[in-house]
This record gives sequence, C-alpha cells and structure tokens, in this order.
Amino acid sequence: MSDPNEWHKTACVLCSANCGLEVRLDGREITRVRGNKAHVSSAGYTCEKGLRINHYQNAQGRLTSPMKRLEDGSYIEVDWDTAIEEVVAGFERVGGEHGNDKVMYYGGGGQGNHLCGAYGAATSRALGIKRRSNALAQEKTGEVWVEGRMFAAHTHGEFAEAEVSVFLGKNPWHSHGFDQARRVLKEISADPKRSMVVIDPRRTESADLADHFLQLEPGTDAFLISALIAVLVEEGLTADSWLADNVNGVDDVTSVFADVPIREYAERCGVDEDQIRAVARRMASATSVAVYEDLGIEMAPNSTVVSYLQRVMWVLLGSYGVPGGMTAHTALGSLFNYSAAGNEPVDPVGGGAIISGLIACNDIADGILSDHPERTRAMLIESANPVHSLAESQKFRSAMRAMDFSVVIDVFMTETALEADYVLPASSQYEKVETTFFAAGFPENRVHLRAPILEPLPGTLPEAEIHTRIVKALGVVGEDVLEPLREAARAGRSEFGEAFMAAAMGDRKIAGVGAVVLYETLGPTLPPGMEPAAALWFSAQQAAMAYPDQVRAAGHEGEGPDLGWALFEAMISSPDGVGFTHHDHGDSWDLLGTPDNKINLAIPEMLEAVADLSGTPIDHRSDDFPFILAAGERRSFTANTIVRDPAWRKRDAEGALRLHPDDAAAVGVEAGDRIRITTPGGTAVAVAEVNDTMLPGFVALPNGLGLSYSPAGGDPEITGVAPNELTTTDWRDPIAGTPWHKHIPARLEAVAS
Ligand SMILES: Nc1nc2c(c(=O)[nH]1)N[C@H]1C(S)=C(S)[C@@H](COP(=O)(O)OP(=O)(O)OC[C@H]3O[C@@H](n4cnc5c(=O)[nH]c(N)nc54)[C@H](O)[C@@H]3O)O[C@H]1N2
Ligand SMILES: Nc1nc2c(c(=O)[nH]1)N[C@H]1C(S)=C(S)[C@@H](COP(=O)(O)OP(=O)(O)OC[C@H]3O[C@@H](n4cnc5c(=O)[nH]c(N)nc54)[C@H](O)[C@@H]3O)O[C@H]1N2
Ligand code: SF4
Ligand SMILES: [Mo]
Repeated sequence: MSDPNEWHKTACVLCSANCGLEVRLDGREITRVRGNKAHVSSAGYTCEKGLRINHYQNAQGRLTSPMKRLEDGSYIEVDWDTAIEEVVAGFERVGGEHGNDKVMYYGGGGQGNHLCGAYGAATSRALGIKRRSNALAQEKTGEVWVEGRMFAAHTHGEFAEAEVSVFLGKNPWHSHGFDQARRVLKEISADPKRSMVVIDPRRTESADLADHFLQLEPGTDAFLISALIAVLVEEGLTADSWLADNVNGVDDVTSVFADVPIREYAERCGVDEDQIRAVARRMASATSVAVYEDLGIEMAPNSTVVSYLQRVMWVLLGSYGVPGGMTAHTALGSLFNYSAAGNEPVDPVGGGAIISGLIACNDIADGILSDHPERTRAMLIESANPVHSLAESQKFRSAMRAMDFSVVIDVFMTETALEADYVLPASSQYEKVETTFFAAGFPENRVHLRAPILEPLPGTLPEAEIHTRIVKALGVVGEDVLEPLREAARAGRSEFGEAFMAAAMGDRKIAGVGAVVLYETLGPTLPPGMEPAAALWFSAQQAAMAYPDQVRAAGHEGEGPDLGWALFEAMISSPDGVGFTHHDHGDSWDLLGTPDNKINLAIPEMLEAVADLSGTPIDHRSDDFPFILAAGERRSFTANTIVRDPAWRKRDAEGALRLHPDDAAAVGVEAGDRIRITTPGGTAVAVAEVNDTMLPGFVALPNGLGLSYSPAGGDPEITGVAPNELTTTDWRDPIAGTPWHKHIPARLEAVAS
C-alpha cells in the first residue's frame, strides 16, 4: 500500500448509494478520489461528498483503545482482553439480575457498513438478547407496516427507466437513494417523453428539474394523495382489467375515494385542483410510474397513512411488475422482516407495535426512564449515534446513564459513546472489508464487497473480530466445534459446506452464531483482510437456493451449493462489484410474500383513517409557534453523523436555518444574522439563510450538525445546531411511532449581535 500513484478501489460510505471510488494514498492519507467508471452500479458517478472522504477516514479523535468509564465520569484506556472480559461480565450480570430480555441491541450498520450487523446478531444470540432497534424504526417502520400488509415484501422503483417518476417528500438531488441520482434526474428532465413529479413544500434542486412541482403546505400530503387517487377514480383512469387479475380488495378501496371532496382537499394542501388533475392524468397515460417516498412524509403527520396512499395510487395505475415501475426485489441480507405482517408483537414497555422486529425509536428512552418492570436495563450500541440521532437528545442521554450497563462500538468518541460504560474502537470502513445490504435493483441486483485499502488503525479491530472475541468468551462455541470445520475448509469446498451445514443443523446454538463460526473457519482461507466476508458465504448460499435461475442469469455457474460458492467467490474477487440476481419482470409476482402472490389493496385501519381525514387538523402552527420547522434537511455537505470534521463542509459551514424572505423580514433578520429557534422541545441559535425556495411559514435546519470536534485535538467545539435538541419523543405517528421531525412547531426571534 505504498505507491502514491496507485489507484485503490473502494466505495463511498456516506449514503446508501455507496458509489464506487478509486483513491490514491499517501501513507494513511487519502489524497485523491475519483469515481470508479468500472463500478457495476455507479459507473464513475459520485457527488461532491464522496470526493472528500478523507475527512471521515483521517479525522482527529479516532478511538485507538477500548475505553472504560470510571465512577467520576472520566474514561481510562483498558486493553482488549480486559475490555472483552468486563463487557461480557457486565451483560451477564444484567442478564442474571433482570433477564436477558431486558437487554437491547441498537444499530448494526450505517450508510456504508452492514457486516457488523451480521456479527452483532451472533453476539445477540450468544447473550440471549432479543430486543432490537435501529434508525429504521424512526423512518421506515410505517412503510414496512404498510408493505407487509400489501405485498409482504419491499418494493422499489426503476427510476432510470420510469416514464413518470414521483418524488414524495424526497430530494434525490441531495439525498440520492438510487444509483447515479443526479444523472437520472437530468436525463428525465431532458427527455420530453418522460416526466418528473416532485411533491415538497420547498422548491428543491430536484423540483427545479421537475415537469410538475406540487408545492404543498407541510404535513398535508394525505390530502394531496387522496385527491390524486380520487381523480383517478372519478375520471375512470384506473387499470381495471389488470387490477381484476392481480389485486385483492379493489372495490373496498375505490368506494372510499369516490367520496373524497377533491376541490376541498386541494385547498387544504394549497395546491391548485387543475394541477392535481393534470398530474393524475399524466400518470394514468404512462406505461410506468415509479414513486419514492422519503422523510418528507415519513417524518410528518399522517406518515403511515401517506405511505399507504402513495402505494394505492400506483397500484391503481397498474404500475407493479412492469418495466420502469415498482417491483419487489431480491436481497443478500434483508433490512426488513415481513414475516409478522399483520400481527406485530407489542412492545411490553412502550405498548407500541414491534414492526420488523424493531422497538420504535421514540419509545426507547421513555421506556428506560420509566419504572416499568420490563424496562431495558442494558444496551449494546453499534455503528449508531442515538443520543444525537433520536428525538429529544437530552432524554436519550439520561436514559444511557439510567441503564445498568451500556457498551458502544464506534470509530469515534461520539455523543452516545460519551455516555457509555465501555467504548470499543472499531476499524474504519476503509480499514476492513465491508459491504451493505441496501441493494434494491431490479431486474439486475448488485452487490459490492470492498476490500480494505488501509491497515486497521493500531488499537482498533474489525467488528467481526470484536464479536468473535465476545462469543468465544461466552463459551458458546469452542475449539471442539471450530477445529474440525477449519480442517474441512482446508480440505475443500464441498467438505466445508457439508461439515458447516451438519454442525449448524445439529446445534441451534452453532447456527445462531454462524457468522462467527464462518469467520473462524472459512475466514482463514480467504485473502488476507477479507476474513470478515466469510459471513457472506451463507448469504450467497441462501440466494443460490432461493433464486437459482436468477443467480445463473446474473452470470454465476453451477447447481446447488456449487452455485452458492460461485456467487460467493465472485463477490470476493470483484473489486467493481457484481450482479447477484437477474430477473424477468414476470418474476416480480413470485417475489411477493403474500399467500396468493397478489397485492392486497384494502387495509381496514388505513381506509378508516382515510375516511376520517376530513376531520384531521392540518395546521399545527399557533400564536406561540407560528412556524413549521423541518429539523434535519439533507444538504450538499451533510451525512448523518458520519463525518465529524466541520472542515469537510465546503459551504454552509454552520448549517443555516433556511427561511423565506417574507419570514426573514417579519422576524427582522437578514442573511448571516443570528436567529433563535424555540420549539416545544428546546431552543437553539443558528445563522439565517434567506431563501425563496422555502414556502412562507416553513423553515429548515440541516441534518447531522451540532457534532463536537477538536480540530487540533484540544477542547472540542460544536458546530451548528443538533436538530434533536429541539425535538420531543411524543410528537409522532400513532401507528409506527415514527417522529414528525419535518413538522416541528417553532418560534423565531432575531438575536442581537
Ligand atoms: N446529503 C445527504 N444525503 C443523505 C443523508 C444525509 O445525511 N445527507 N442521509 C441519508 C438518509 S439516512 C436518508 S433516510 C435519506 C433521506 O432523504 P430525504 O428524505 O430526501 O431528505 P430530507 O431532506 O430529510 O427530506 C426530503 C424533503 O422532504 C421535504 N418535506 C418536509 N416536510 C414535508 C412535507 O410535509 N411533505 C412533503 N411532501 N415533503 C416535505 C423537505 O423539504 C425535503 O426536501 O437521505 C440519505 N442521503
Ligand atoms: N431530527 C432529525 N433526526 C434524525 C433525522 C432527521 O432527519 N431529523 N434523520 C434520521 C435518519 S433517517 C437516520 S438514518 C439517523 C441516522 O442516525 P444513526 O443511525 O445514529 O447513524 P449515523 O449518524 O450515521 O451514525 C453512525 C455511527 O457510526 C459510526 N461509524 C462510522 N463508521 C463505523 C464503522 O466502521 N464501525 C462502527 N462500529 N461505527 C462506525 C459513526 O462514527 C457514527 O457514530 O438519523 C436520524 N435522525
Ligand atoms: S454521498 Fe452518496 S451519492 Fe455522494 S458519492 Fe457518496 S455514496 Fe455516492
Ligand atoms: Mo435514514
């Protein structure tokens, strides 16, 4: 790793697109970055953020030793053996006193790293941890609740092909979410035969490229989408014969929308009725419509209802399983679990639904701080920063201290790590092999397993090694199991495959820590540094078993376990990524998890909510709080809390509060002035950015600011406003418990300079 002119292939870790990168290194510094043109998904594409990835890799303050908190709140370094021993003892103590079911595993992967989740699952099983949560339970669980009932599968749109693309509370120009987003947006914009619809209270960069921009009042999407559906029904624009063949419950649904007062709903959302009718007709005239909902509706009033409504809309248009439309897709590792669709278990502490196996994020801190006998007593947090990222930071901070035991695995001493009993330092995402399970491609689905480009920073370990040490310390698997499997791995593929399967089938405990067993046995046969990829062997085998024809169609050869090996070896040896399944559109019906492979359109709770909409308050502003604040906008230089160094940001250094010129005048601020923002949850001071893309009365703060950082290793400085100092856990969706962060009532005041 010494030639400074050599290009090393890797990927960007700052958003789910995970663009392929090529980088040059000078020692440990990433000195040059360019898009990898040979990459299977990104084909040379990057945005400005990935080009400055060295600010993640080589920021000040990387953890280089396990840390232990003392009684007085200070931290000391401890060696790895001590740390593992005391971490295991801590969890065993809490499990012994309160039961292992009072321990929670939170996190398990960020925007670029999902292998830790596979190994973290092994630790969870070894410790008997069943309670889980992560950031998906503050954004996607409403969607999962709906998709479970309608499809029992996750659906995604083919935006690169769609005749009409709809972005609902989604700004792909900045947030991406599909491959080469800006290229795709520009292509659609330049193509007279294709159209883009953007639904957003702000005229975003995406809206500037749209054919139809519906600038609605914040929080009124349920009215707008209901009106769009009502137009489809009223004007006879639904795909009736297709619906009769493929969809259950159509009449129950269309009858509800026959009663929707279109003009009144148009007025409620502040969008012209003619514009709504034009968009409905444009969608109905298209051979394919793809819709992307994101935080603008998932973190706003009626979020689960809107997740439902937008799906009703494209199903009524017949846009499932057609080229350019919506489809279910394959996965190497599932981010969501739909097996419990329709009968989610109930969280014994908070009382909410446990959707996709996840406790609602907004319930976690309240539960810990309650005197409920079932409350969570200990937590293992991995690759997540919930003190910063979950509602009401102060409450989560208190909850961390109220627990009997807490451990954080991270690369930095984050806001969350600063409250934990032990902090274990992970190697960075450029110092170990990594991948993600975000891929949602159809007909072709792809995966990129990235080899390390740097040695682990001294003192750090990849999560695979951390979890293996924990599992071994717990005595769940011993050398009696591992050594014969190592021997089988040395002997050959079929010997190993058979021996591993026999061991896993013979003992549920071994199956439960399968990732660790693979790491310890198959791992040593992989190229140096690739050992943690061993866990993916099982994913490859499962994919080959579930979709043999489609794995072969993606270019892998063999039958049965040989096909799984071929896929695994292709993953290990493809620095540009590789396709893992290739489908025909006809297959999209097989990918549905519903018993009859049809779509269920009627969800009784949702239809009731739609019928009740007319009585729902639509404006949450008041004399005390006359503005709506979107707390957490995606911008040019924001990436959750992954990059802590503010020097990374080339513009908008502090993360300004954006507001409309009329609002600025009313409050008495000009661009660059200080402005105080007060919400029911707290107060903060930001710099003002006067910006006519905002709707009057609607203001926004960026996501991921307010991180502490010490540029020279001295006293930490905090740059910008941490959005969750302004939010509260009770302001949320009644079904999924997801927060309404895009819809916080707020008051603004000029601050004298
Ligand atoms: N640059 C950057 N990219 C990122 C991330 C990042 O931190 N920075 N984070 C990644 C992650 S984790 C996620 S989940 C995605 C999120 O990606 P997005 O959801 O696209 O990002 P946001 O900017 O949070 O919200 C999208 C839009 O919702 C609009 N909005 C606010 N209120 C409403 C409303 O009531 N109705 C409607 N229709 N729209 C509304 C906002 O004006 C905004 O333009 O981004 C990913 N990509
Ligand atoms: N108010 C408000 N709050 C929000 C949002 C909003 O829009 N508004 N957005 C929400 C959304 S959609 C999301 S997804 C969440 C994201 O919030 P979180 O799920 O908490 O994720 P990140 O901020 O990405 O934090 C990732 C952590 O992983 C660490 N890390 C980086 N690399 C590695 C590694 O290789 N190993 C390990 N172990 N750790 C590593 C980073 O240092 C960081 O602490 O934030 C949410 N919070
Ligand atoms: S931030 Fe997202 S879109 Fe930008 S380079 Fe990184 S992965 Fe690609
Ligand atoms: Mo997210």
